[in-house]
Amino acid sequence: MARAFIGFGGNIGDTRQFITDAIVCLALRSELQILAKSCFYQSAPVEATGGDYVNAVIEIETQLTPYGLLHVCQAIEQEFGRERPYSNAPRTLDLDILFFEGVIQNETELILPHPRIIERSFVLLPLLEIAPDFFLPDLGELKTYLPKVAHQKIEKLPCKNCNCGEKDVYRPSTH
Ligand code: PH2
Ligand code: MG
Ligand code: MG
Repeated sequence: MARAFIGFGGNIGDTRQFITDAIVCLALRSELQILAKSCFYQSAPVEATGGDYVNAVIEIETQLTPYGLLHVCQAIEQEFGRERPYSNAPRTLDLDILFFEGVIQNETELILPHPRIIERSFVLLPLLEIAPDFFLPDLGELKTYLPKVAHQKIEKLPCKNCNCGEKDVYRPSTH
């Protein structure tokens, strides 16, 4: 079993609902378990166009390989109508594997850890919410990179009966 983190983002349609539904899709799969889910964050597009994004991060445990997990994520993006007319185009739903325990690779289809984790507040904030002491071997503690992204506009969205950050089973009704 490997621990992994997945980032979600989108800025077309009801992204908050899409992310919630996508997490339910993941939770129904027997090859992975959801360990934690961050709150939702509204963020200005970074190196991208269109309206504000909604972002979130989850932590999972899985028997899948990195490519197995990638294909699951890509299938979910397709289900939610993801189109790729050009790089960083507005989208209904993007799933990015941010980190996969024990794997460092630089392959065209999948770079791990994700190469832009420390450059983006929309990844750092939700990730650090559920894993405050998270560090990467070459980069050290991720929280030390927060000041560098402090200029990127981001806001935590309020949630109902919030159990964000709890290391617990996923409860679909709470967001
Ligand atoms: N994703 C991108 C590019 N820029 N900006 C925000 N705020 N949120 C995203 O999810 C995002 C982005 C490429 O995947
Ligand atoms: Mg992305
Ligand atoms: Mg992506």
